[in-house]
Amino acid sequence: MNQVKYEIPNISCGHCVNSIQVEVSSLPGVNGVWANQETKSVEIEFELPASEETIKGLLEKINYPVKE
Ligand SMILES: [Cu+2]
Repeated sequence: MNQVKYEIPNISCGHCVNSIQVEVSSLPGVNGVWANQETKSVEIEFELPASEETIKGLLEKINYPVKE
């Protein structure tokens, strides 16, 4: 099991938190998603076939790019 935490500056309200949790949870291999409005960040637990690449790609596609 892998755990990552990303900063996502675009998180601005509860809808953002919900969207991120729903969308990222739908990726095969993702086991947990915790987005936080106050810290503008998301913690994700995942295993194969998910990867940081597929997760970051999805976040970018739904308009919540990860701050590098
Ligand atoms: Cu929002």
